[in-house]
Amino acid sequence: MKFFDTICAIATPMGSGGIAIIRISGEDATASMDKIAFPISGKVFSSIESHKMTLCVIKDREGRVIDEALVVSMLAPKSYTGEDVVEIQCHGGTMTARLIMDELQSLGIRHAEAGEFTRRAFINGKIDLSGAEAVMDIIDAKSKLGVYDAASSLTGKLGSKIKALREEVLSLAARLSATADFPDEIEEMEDSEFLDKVGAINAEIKKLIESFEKGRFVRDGVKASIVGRPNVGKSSLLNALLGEERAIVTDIPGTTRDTVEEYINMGGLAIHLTDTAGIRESEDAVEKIGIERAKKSLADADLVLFVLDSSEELSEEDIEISRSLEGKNVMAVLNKQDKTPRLTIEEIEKELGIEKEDIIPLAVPQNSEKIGLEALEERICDKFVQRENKEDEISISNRRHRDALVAAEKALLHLKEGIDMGVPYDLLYIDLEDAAAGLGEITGETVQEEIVNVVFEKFCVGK
Ligand SMILES: Nc1nc2c(ncn2[C@@H]2O[C@H](COP(=O)(O)OP(=O)(O)OP(=O)(O)O)[C@@H](O)[C@H]2O)c(=O)[nH]1
Ligand SMILES: [Mg+2]
Repeated sequence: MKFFDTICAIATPMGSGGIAIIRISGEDATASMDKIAFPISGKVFSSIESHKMTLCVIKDREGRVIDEALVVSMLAPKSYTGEDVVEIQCHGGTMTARLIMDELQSLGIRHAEAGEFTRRAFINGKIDLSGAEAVMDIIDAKSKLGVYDAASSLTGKLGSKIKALREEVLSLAARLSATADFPDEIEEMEDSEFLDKVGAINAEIKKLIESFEKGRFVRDGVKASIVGRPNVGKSSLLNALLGEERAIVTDIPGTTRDTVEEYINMGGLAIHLTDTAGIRESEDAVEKIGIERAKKSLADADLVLFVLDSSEELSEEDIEISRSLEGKNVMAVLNKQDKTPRLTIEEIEKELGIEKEDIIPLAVPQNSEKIGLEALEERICDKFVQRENKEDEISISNRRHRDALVAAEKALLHLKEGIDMGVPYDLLYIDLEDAAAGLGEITGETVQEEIVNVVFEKFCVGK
């Protein structure tokens, strides 16, 4: 088998649909088309201009017409894979595309493996490894924001950023080795200059690592728990956010016994919302179980919506619940603003130690006007989503990228320690190499074959 033999695959999902696309890549792509695709203009297919769609009759080995299809060639290097590519848009359904695939295979074109087209694009330098992964992330995206995130890596934004950082690391390394090799000619860097440079690179890396947390929420959604003492309006809040009467609301404290779970979409962010039983001392066996479940739901919540009744003063129960929320990502919801207020934002800030911007006044009475829902939603999105208007802000959402960045960060921190301890510069070289290797793993510049294999294993056939 040649390293780059010609491959083919059906790129569209199987099943009935308007069209199916077959993709062929490799040096025999156009020549083999001359045996099965006959332009209705009477020309020979391979003589037609690149990137020009042509209507062709498709015939099998025995000269039987099997379809009429639009066929386009995209000659190297201006194609997805960087090789000669042909795409056949035939009629959808399962049979036609399969018959055409049979013909191509009879001409010696091999069926592509999962991800093989994109792998070739990577090998031919059309896309870096992070871009290839973005292709898969975009296909798998479950939310609008997931698409935006992947699309920005697809266009190479992340790849260029990482390349630039890696170059800075390499140029520091080059400077170190030059100083070691020609001590008389090249001046040694001052510690402070060295530290500044390493610090600046590390700050950028750190920012990217932090963006992973946010990226994770965009991809996987946010688990939010609504908690508070009985009757403060937790179920009313769930219903208001959902826009339907999902949970039972009554003026009897202890209405909600079991947890009620729902998914909502907040500005493109998927929120897994759990309404819980009001937390209080209870002797009722069923309610007790409900309260246990409420506490359990807190344990793995990314966000806690702590609901308080602003028409009443802060109670001992509220303070106790607040204590159990320590270390959690908490927003205080001051509900029942339509009544006479007895609780202020300042008081909550002071008594419960919750930041002002995380305290949201709200009113969600049944059958009358709701107040504050938009502000609440806005703040939640703000907390979990990188602001879209920061054009130059790049975020990562791929765990492999995060791990590689953490490795690079570790190497640079080790380097900083070395400088502080007065380790000779030529011994610090290895840390810079490690940092560069970590960064190179993301774009694929210094990546091991096994990692590349793992990345492409997850792909679908035809991509
Ligand atoms: N005026 C007013 N009443 C509200 C508001 N929110 C909820 N209520 C009322 O408060 C009562 C309790 O509301 P729920 O949503 O059941 O409260 P809960 O926190 O789920 O209560 P438990 O399930 O018992 O823990 C109901 O009578 C609601 O109609 C509000 O913003 N303003
Ligand atoms: Mg309730």
